[in-house]
Amino acid sequence: MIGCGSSYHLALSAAWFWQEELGGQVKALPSSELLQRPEHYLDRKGRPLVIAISRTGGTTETLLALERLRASYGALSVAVTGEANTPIGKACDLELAFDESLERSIVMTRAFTSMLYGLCLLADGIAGHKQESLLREVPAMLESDLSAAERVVRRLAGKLEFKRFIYLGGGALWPVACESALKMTEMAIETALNYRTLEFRHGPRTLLDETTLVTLFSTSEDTPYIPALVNDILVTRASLLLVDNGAQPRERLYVLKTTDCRIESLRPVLLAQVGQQLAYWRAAALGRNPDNPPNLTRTVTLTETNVIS
Ligand code: F1P
Repeated sequence: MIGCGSSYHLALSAAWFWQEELGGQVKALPSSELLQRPEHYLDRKGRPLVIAISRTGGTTETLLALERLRASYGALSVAVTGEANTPIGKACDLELAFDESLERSIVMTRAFTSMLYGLCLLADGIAGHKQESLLREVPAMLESDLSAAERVVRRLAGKLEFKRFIYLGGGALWPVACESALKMTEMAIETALNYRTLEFRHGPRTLLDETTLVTLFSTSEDTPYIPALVNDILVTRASLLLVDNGAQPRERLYVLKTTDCRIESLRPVLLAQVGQQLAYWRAAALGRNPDNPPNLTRTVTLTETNVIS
């Protein structure tokens, strides 16, 4: 699975779900890696199936990577886009256009969740509908999680003493940490960083002080370490938003509980909105337009030239 920016994070989440549901190896990479150095990632024995993810269907690196993989590796290809008849859609063998969640905005929000949910449904269809009843519950779960998150996140986003936002996650929730930091960067133009949960203790923890809000998307494997992690963070005077853990809130510790969807690899569908809302409400608190990021266009294009202007 390939994509750029949010679409790359979406690919990371979807690949995790696909590998869990279908077995085998499902890898996600930024499109640029497969455009520039495919031989490092692919061997010539098998014929790859490339799932090219792009909301606008026009991102140059994704289109060029796709063309290269088709020409050099005989790749089969499926486009996952947010609208029909795009250049990437036309370049693929099959196009899945999620045009019911069409977004005109520069920054991707609901299309992320919609395309990710679609890819989970597709994997489950291929796997014989093992999770069908659970997957049907997702829209209702998401509706209640959206309101639960707004109640916690909106208040936190308004705390102007925060100057830096750090997002932690591991395993299936690593892409959620990455995407949350990207949203905060694009929508609120704030300094936002993402680390894998335990890696964060190997250096980045030094950044923490009372101006930092850490958001920890905790996985089931994190549970035994949560008390130690919470202490590590609070002792620095930083604040912590703990997502999906039963901890008791206390000074500078905020807890958000979302619906238990039982399969960890499905949780990004429910959790992407947390980072989106934190960024949205932060932009609102700062009086910034969350859909007007400087130096960013809706579709990022790249041209080859030898001349620097
Ligand atoms: C990918 C992307 C977005 C980003 C911005 C620029 O676009 O990098 O993640 O928010 O809109 O483009 P796409 O390939 O999904 O259209």
